[in-house]
Amino acid sequence: MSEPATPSNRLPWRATVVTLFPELFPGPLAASLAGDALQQGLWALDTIAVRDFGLGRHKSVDDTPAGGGAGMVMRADVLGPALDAATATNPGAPRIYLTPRGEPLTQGLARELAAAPGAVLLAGRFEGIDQRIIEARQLREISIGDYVLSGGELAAMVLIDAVVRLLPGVVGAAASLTEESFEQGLLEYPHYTRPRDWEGLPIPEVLLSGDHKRIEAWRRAESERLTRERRPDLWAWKKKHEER
Ligand code: 9D3
Repeated sequence: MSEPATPSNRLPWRATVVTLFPELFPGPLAASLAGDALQQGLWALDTIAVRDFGLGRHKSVDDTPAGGGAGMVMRADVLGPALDAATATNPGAPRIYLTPRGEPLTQGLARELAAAPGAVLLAGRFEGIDQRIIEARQLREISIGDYVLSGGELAAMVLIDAVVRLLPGVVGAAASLTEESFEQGLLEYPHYTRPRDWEGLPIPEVLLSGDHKRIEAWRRAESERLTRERRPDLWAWKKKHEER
């Protein structure tokens, strides 16, 4: 038996995914932290199947690109009604198109989306979607990084996972406090647990010293070293913002 300590009166944060592959959802979002929160009603998920809005005997959703070129483009006259159905299910939610040319998803953007009532997420397939739908339905374009996926569904799941863990009651208070410290632009320090020796590899002596000041200083130094080595971009950003 588990009930929320403070039951919320508000509607849950709602993700409505517009996709040709609704069977991919909830997928990994049904497991672990996000899955438990979904079952607790802390957020809600629904899908709109683009195929249901397909045109003609073949339920066509795509066509050849105007001006020529490779691949196919998703039709505005299919996506328009599909997005309008999603908006009817999820009124007031920002409409997002997952695309490799979008604004990068960051922790800051995830926080912004967590503060909204939810999100309508359009996952594309093929080469892309008709530009007119982006303008007519005011789609915000978001990318999850500089690599090429086969479609927007996995990107939608990544975005949802990043947002859901920020919703009130999803992650414990203690975990969210340590997480905040890592939003200060440093990579995480190395972790160890028992056994003390594993395959001849010891745990760093300082972590067994019980000296909390020394432990904190060691972790800080390791975080800074890793950030400098692996993320010179983050390190430079951090130094610049410390100048002020
Ligand atoms: C040849 C131009 N390609 C763009 C790099 C076309 C193209 C490739 C792959 C268009 C769409 C896709 C499918 N990707 C996504 O839908 C996608 C995505 C991605 O591939 N990388 C990072 N973030 C995202 S969000 C959606």
